Amino acid sequence: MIQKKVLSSSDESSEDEHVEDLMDKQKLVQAKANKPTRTSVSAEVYGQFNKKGQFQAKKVNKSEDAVKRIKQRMSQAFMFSALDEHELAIVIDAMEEKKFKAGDFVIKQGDDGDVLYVVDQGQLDCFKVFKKGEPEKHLKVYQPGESFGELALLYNVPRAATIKAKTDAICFSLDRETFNHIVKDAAAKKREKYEEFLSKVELLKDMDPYERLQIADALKVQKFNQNDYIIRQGEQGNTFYFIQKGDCIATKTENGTEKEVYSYKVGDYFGELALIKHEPRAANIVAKSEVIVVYLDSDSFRRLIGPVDEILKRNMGRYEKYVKK
Ligand code: 1OR
Repeated sequence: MIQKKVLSSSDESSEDEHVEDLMDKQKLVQAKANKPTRTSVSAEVYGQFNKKGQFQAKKVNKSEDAVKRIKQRMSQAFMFSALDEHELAIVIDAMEEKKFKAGDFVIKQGDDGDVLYVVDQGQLDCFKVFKKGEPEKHLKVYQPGESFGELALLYNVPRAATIKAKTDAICFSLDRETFNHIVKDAAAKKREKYEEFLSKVELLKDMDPYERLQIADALKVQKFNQNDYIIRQGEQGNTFYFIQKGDCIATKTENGTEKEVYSYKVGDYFGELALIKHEPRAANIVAKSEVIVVYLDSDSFRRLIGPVDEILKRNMGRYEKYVKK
């Protein structure tokens, strides 16, 4: 069943909306859904809320090979990173394989949306018309392991962009019902939780808010105690960190002596050098208080940090005197 958008005043205005507006709307929808009184709440929001208990998991028959491929792609698609094993199993059961020929439209901007897609094979182009009457802009190419079509489901708005198969492609689709019951809350909560923090991270501040949300989807969190080593010099590096809470220092051990060489505070990042240069960790990172970090693995780093790659490279100068040439 296709649900109608909840808060847009007209189709035209919603087509031109930016993701920031969508996010504001989503907060509104959530605030409304959490409100104890029913009177001021949109029936659609409540309808959805009340259905929670009656959810009948959908099972789509598919080959073992398809299940294997879905599992692999879901482990790459950030949207599902907050799910536990039981929830993942429900989502896998509900997914359906869809084949497209090069040139096929998978999603059209402005349409109602009732599924989300994960790319299994091939490439798909994403286009968006930002203002009515203006030509569409090419935004990106989707690759295997990426997902799209989540905005219409998360925020109950029409499709915000057009997706067209660039090559023959195979995608896995997930229906709105399963998405709403299993994925939406966790994904929306995670986005909301990290959205504000990430918008204050200096490195990401000029990034498109839509791209920052993908980072929020992909983040994992870890806690450290004072004096714990978060990174050890000389080890292989697979993660990139932001400090969410606390202070850290970088130290370097040379000729048996460990010296402090740099300090980090909330919002700072570290761990980028090993990932960019494919070299062992150039320094230790030590927690100076209780520290909470959020981190991206190397695959997510490469897929998501692209837009700020130049800034990262420029900032590498901060270590110049300590980094071997
Ligand atoms: P949807 O359900 O709206 C179209 O269907 C999908 O295109 C959308 O979910 C996203 O998954 C994907 N703006 C809107 N949609 C985008 C964007 C985008 N990029 C990918 N999609 N951008 C412009 C933001 C102002 C992204 C720019 C990098």
